[in-house]
Formats: sequence, C-alpha cells, structure tokens
Amino acid sequence: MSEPSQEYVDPTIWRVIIQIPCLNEEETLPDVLRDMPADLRNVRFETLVIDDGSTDRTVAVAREMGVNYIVRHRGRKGLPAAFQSGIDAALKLGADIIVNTDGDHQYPGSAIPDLVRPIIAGQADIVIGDRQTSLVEHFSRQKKFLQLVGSWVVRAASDTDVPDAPSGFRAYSKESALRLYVTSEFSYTIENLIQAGKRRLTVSHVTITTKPTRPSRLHRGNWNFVKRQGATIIRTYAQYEPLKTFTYLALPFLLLGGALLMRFLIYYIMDPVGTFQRYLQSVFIGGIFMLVGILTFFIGILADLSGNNRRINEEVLYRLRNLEVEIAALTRDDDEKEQHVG
Ligand SMILES: Nc1nc2c(ncn2[C@@H]2O[C@H](COP(=O)(O)OP(=O)(O)O)[C@@H](O)[C@H]2O)c(=O)[nH]1
Ligand SMILES: [Mg+2]
Repeated sequence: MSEPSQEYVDPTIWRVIIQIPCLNEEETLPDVLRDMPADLRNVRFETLVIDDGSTDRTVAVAREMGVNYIVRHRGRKGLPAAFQSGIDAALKLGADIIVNTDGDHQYPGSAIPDLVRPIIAGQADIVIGDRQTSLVEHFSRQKKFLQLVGSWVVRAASDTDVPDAPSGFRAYSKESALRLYVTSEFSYTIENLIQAGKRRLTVSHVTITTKPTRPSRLHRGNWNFVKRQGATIIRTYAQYEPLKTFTYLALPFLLLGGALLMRFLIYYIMDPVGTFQRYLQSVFIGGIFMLVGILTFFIGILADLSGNNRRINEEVLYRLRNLEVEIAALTRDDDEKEQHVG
C-alpha cells in the first residue's frame, strides 16, 4: 500500500531586493541588469539602483531597463552612504533578504540564488561571495598578497572565517540588515563584517567567479588602500573591544618602563655605596614610559565604559529601525518607484 503523496511545499515567498550602488555606470548597468536571476519557486527577486549623484545616464538607463526601485542622492555621498541608503530603502520596501552587487558587472548575477540559499535555509545571517582572489588571473601578485594579508587581519578582528572580506557581493537577512549600521566614510565591507562578527551574526560564504572589469574607482593605489582599510579595521575593532585595544597599546610602554625601573632597582640593591646614581636616567625614562602606559590603560577603561552606552544606543537604533520598517509596511505606496534620500 503506497502512502499518498505528501510533499510539503513551504508556502513562504521570500522577497529578495538586489541593490546596485552606482556612480556613473551607464555603460555596464544594462549588463548587470540583464544578468539578474529569474524568480524561483519560493523566491521573488527585485532590483534597486542607488544613484549616488551620477552625472551620466545611469538613472535613465535604470528606468529604461525596468529597475523596480531607484533611490537617489542629490549629490555624491560615497559608497558606504549609498550602501546604507539602499539597505534602509530595501527594508522599508519589505525585503526579507537584501543582496548587494556592483554596477561595474564584476559579480555574476547567476550566482545570486546561491548567495541567498544559506539564509533561506536558516544557516546564515550574512553570505559573502568569495572571489577566490588567489586564483583570479587579472589581479597582480601584489594585489593578491594584500588581499591575503588583509583578509587574515579582518578574520582575526571579526572572529569570522570569511576568505574574501572586501567583496561587495553579499546577501543580508532582514535581521542582520537591521542590526548593522555603517558609519565609515571609506569602506562598508570591512566595518560591516567586524560588526557582524562582534554581534555574533552567522557569516558564511560561497565561492564565485568574477569577471574582469574596468579599473576600480575606489582603489587609489595599494598604499592608500592599506592605509584606509587599516584605519577602518583598527577603529571598528577599537569600538567593540576598547579595553583590549588600549591594553595592547599600553603594554609596550608598561613593559619598557617596568624594565628600566627594574634595571635601576637591581643596580641600587647590588651597589648601595653610590654608583647607582649613574642609572638614575633609567628611573626618569622608565617613569615616563610607565606613566604613558598607565594613562593609556585608563583611557581604555573610559572607552570601555562609554562602550556600554554604545551597546544601548545600538539596541535603541535597532528597535527604532524595526519600528520604521513596520510603519513603512502599513503606509507603503506601491506606485512609488523612485525616491530622493538626502
Ligand atoms: N555611491 C558610490 N558608489 C561608488 C563610488 N565609487 C564607486 N562606486 C560604486 O561602487 C561599486 C564598486 O566600485 P568599483 O569602482 O568597481 O570598486 P571595487 O570595489 O574596487 O571594484 C560600483 O557599483 C560603483 O558604481 C562612489 O564614490 N559612490
Ligand atoms: Mg569593481
């Protein structure tokens, strides 16, 4: 006797909004849009272009190509701001998942279903497309090396195991998009990742193959890149681990100062008749080092205390954004396809 067919079909439809930050991308945007995946049984894809004050036909192209939503900045505000505007708009539009991809068609649209799958399966909050940079032929050796070292540092700072931290090809669950907030002026990718790791969101990755593109517009030389990403990493890390960061900073001073004071002490004990005066300089310099070390440590304690405020602020922001999204769901005007933000 055979059982009646009882294949369970999950009735939930996932709304995925694919956001594309664009600064003058009239040439490549049509390819990006043509490459968008078709809807799946339980997943509906929509597109959102964020125009960061483009001076070319980007917006016209987006309209012609039938982009679902367009968010516009009146002037150029930079990629992190554009990314955040996109996230905020997508949440208010009712997205369950938000995918970010670039306007230069570096990332394959066909990989978007792979990117969202772990989120739908409940296995991840954030999924990063790993470009496998060590295998990319059109990257220079120097760039590959930087990627390798940089990604290692970010993994250590964020407690995640993401192989390709600066990749802009990513998917966010609604929950993680509500939790994360970019304030960096230069790079949202790294800041977002450290935030996610520190807040114990689950970050996973899928491998993708990228296309060669026009030269990057964000990348102004390797040294500049390292400097700015480095600053972002240290700043973000210090925000989440202030006491640790300042203790590490204080440590060399304390050790050096301590060693110099010990040096004096040893000579003093061994030679009570007078030549220890030759080592008084050790007391001087050692004392200064100790003082700097102790002050740095105290600054760490202060930063740690204000970090408590930050955690509360973050929770308030999270709840506020949640409310905004719920209100937007009640008042949504489905005919409104374009909006100016800032
Ligand atoms: N909003 C905004 N987007 C930018 C800016 N510069 C580049 N972009 C966009 O960010 C994405 C990545 O830029 P790209 O120059 O390819 O940098 P890459 O990350 O080094 O490949 C593309 O979609 C660009 O249109 C900018 O100043 N503002
Ligand atoms: Mg690019």
